[in-house]
Amino acid sequence: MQTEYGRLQCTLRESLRSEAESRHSVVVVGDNVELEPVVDTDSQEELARKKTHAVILGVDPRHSKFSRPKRGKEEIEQIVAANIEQMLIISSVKQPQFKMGLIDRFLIAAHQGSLEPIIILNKIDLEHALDINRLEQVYESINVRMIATSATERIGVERFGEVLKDKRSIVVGQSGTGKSSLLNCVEKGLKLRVGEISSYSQKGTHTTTAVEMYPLSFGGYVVDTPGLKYLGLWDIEAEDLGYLYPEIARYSEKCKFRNCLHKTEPGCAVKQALEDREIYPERYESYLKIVEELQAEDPYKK
Ligand SMILES: Nc1nc2c(ncn2[C@@H]2O[C@H](COP(=O)(O)OP(=O)(O)O)[C@@H](O)[C@H]2O)c(=O)[nH]1
Ligand SMILES: [Mg+2]
Ligand SMILES: [Zn+2]
Repeated sequence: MQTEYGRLQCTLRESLRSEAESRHSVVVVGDNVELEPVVDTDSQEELARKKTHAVILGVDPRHSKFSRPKRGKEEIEQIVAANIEQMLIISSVKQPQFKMGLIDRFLIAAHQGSLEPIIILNKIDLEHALDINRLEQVYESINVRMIATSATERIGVERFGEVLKDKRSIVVGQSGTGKSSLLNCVEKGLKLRVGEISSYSQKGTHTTTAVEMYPLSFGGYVVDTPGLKYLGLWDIEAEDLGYLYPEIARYSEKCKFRNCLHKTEPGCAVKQALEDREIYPERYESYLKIVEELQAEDPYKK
């Protein structure tokens, strides 16, 4: 663990250790912790250890977090990082293919975890068929900033750096979109490995799985993450999803049924707004897909 005393190897105190066995994410990247040096003898060996080891006594309450469900025997919350201010959602115009649904999932997770989302559309140097202006309009309509970049041609890289300055950020997105490349562009000293295929949940991981926080020389901290092909949503019911889409939430109050899912119900104000072109169809499509998935997951709603 990186601390004000340098890099220390930490162990959890007894009570936290038992908690860690039953619960995931007892200590995560970005947590503020209380440390105590390891010394219970005055042998030379222990004194030498004092400089490199510490015990984590407690973890401060978290202001924000990025969570996802970790599937196992039962689903538990995996907190990827805590106390982060903003989530930079890195996508690419192609290689890998642009996936709006995945971006929308990250937006939901950011909203839920109290992080400000910012969308980065990278690799604009490649020939592609995306309508960038339209995407900008879609996200502007829900007050989310979007920055188009090219790490290789150094387009928009300055703006990317400005967004990071003096903030605590996490970069997320599919593997291969250019997360590490963009960070290397703004912070020469980082030298993150580029072009590695890695993933944090899949079996047979053969490369880095660690999520690490780096200090930035121009101010701020950034957490680089390995790619995520898919983002499961933690602790969201189908009925609540509409509240996490600002444009849907705006109309849902006027729906005839209070528990309207805006699918095929009569008197749905959201469907009406869609027809009136007040809601972008691509956003509604991604909403529908996620609602259906949430319903399929819920055994009582089948
Ligand atoms: N053409 C193009 N390639 C890029 C750009 N940014 C990154 N790449 C390439 O995309 C691949 C994946 O980049 P990497 O930074 O490792 O992606 P990460 O998995 O999101 O960290 C590498 O081969 C990079 O050289 C870009 O803006 N344009
Ligand atoms: Mg990377
Ligand atoms: Zn409705």
